Amino acid sequence: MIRKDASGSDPAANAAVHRYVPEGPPPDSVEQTPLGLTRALVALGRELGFARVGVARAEPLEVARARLEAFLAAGYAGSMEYLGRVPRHDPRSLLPEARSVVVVALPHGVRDLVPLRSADGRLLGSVARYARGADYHGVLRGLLAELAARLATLSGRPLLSRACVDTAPLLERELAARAGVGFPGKSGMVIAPGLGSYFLLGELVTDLDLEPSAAIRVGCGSCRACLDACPTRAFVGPYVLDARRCIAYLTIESSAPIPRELRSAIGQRVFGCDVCQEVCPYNASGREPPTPLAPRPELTTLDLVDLLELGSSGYRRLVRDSALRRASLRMLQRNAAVALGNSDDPRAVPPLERALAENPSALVRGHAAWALGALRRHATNTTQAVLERAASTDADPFVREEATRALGVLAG
Ligand code: B12
Ligand code: SF4
Ligand code: SF4
Repeated sequence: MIRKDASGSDPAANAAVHRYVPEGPPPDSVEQTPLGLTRALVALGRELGFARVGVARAEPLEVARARLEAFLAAGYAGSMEYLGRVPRHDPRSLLPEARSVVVVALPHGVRDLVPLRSADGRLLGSVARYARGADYHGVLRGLLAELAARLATLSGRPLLSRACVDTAPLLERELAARAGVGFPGKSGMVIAPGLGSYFLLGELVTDLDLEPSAAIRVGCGSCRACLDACPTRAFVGPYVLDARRCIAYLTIESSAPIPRELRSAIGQRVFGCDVCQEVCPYNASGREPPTPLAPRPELTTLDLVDLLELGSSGYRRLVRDSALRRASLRMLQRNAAVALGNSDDPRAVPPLERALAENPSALVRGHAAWALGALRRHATNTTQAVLERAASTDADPFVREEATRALGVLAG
């Protein structure tokens, strides 16, 4: 049972800060020192299903701040301007009374490589592993609220805390490294030895004094497998990603046209990418840890033609309680058009012709035109006619340009 009441020193700015009240006296077994409380917290976190639990001091992260500023200054954030809008390096900007940050790792599904075709021959798109189950934001927030409520009872005093998952302005990976949850890999992923990197992070910023955990000393060594395997060459160097080239950014964050030169490297991926994790030796065990984010069959393999032709009610059904809702319907359709263009399968042509002629979104029509050019081996007279009509009469200059280019590919 969670007992909480909204509070915080600035209720308007800290709407998400909660005050948890103990449900009774603290258990005698818990020593009321930062170390004693931290030990009890870690045991509790494990009981709730977190694979790792660690503590960092709630202090400014100056080195990470400089890295974030360099990342933004280089333009690597692309359209994610929210990353520079408010400071992200100081947990105390989320809770002025903060003393400690509890960082947790919640594993998601690991296996399930998606085949290119289903057993009955349908063309399939792949969704990144973290998004194949329930929406991790809600699951993690619920577990963090439970953790905070029980921490209040363990400590025998009211607890101010703010739960963060992804969206709060906080450098979660840096905090995870400081809290000894894992070490920063050259891929940018936080890697926990014995677990790998297939997990999501969540934090409780709290006013409780806890014992900071030790950082993990091991690292990547001479390995650089992720840097070499990235399909779009998104790494500028070890630890530094140009997000504008990352398939996760292109398929989930960006609502703009996907740069032409990157489209074929996206392959069948319609939501995110796991390549830099698939090649990582720390993920080689293939062990499937217990998780409340277990993959659902309907999110693991998406029928690309169905996705391209999805209506708004189908979209609402698909993204309900799923991290997929981060991408709009037209973004998912754009991604499906690109994946169909990469399929080298004649069955992709008629749905793409329909999308070019009929889809209300210019973004989708433009990518369908590109995909028809990419499938030139399978183009028919109808393909040529649909492209010619789009090149001369489509209302949108982006679609006319893509159709003209595709006609050039067919001709040449
Ligand atoms: C914006 C964002 C993205 C962007 C940009 C990613 C990036 N690398 O910056 C895009 C859309 C591309 C993205 C992709 C993915 N993301 Co993302 N993303 C975020 C978000 C919201 C902010 C990240 C950020 O601030 N980036 C700015 C850069 C500068 O900082 P950073 O990468 O966080 O921090 C590291 C670097 O600074 C690095 N570093 C930089 N220079 C140097 C130099 C040295 C010497 C060292 C040691 C380290 C180092 O060290 C920091 C700590 O590791 C976080 C949630 C959050 N609030 O933090 C999730 C988050 C990082 N994403 C996550 C996930 C799961 C993914 C994907 C795997 C999803 C997918 N399967 O498609 C991919 C992975 C791509 C990759 N290789 O990074 C998880 C990562 C969990 C983990 N185990 O690490 C997070 C933490 C979300 C969560 N709550 O779990 N993401
Ligand atoms: S998620 Fe994919 S595209 Fe992005 S950095 Fe990793 S391998 Fe490259
Ligand atoms: S693939 Fe190698 S270099 Fe990349 S994160 Fe894993 S261990 Fe580090």
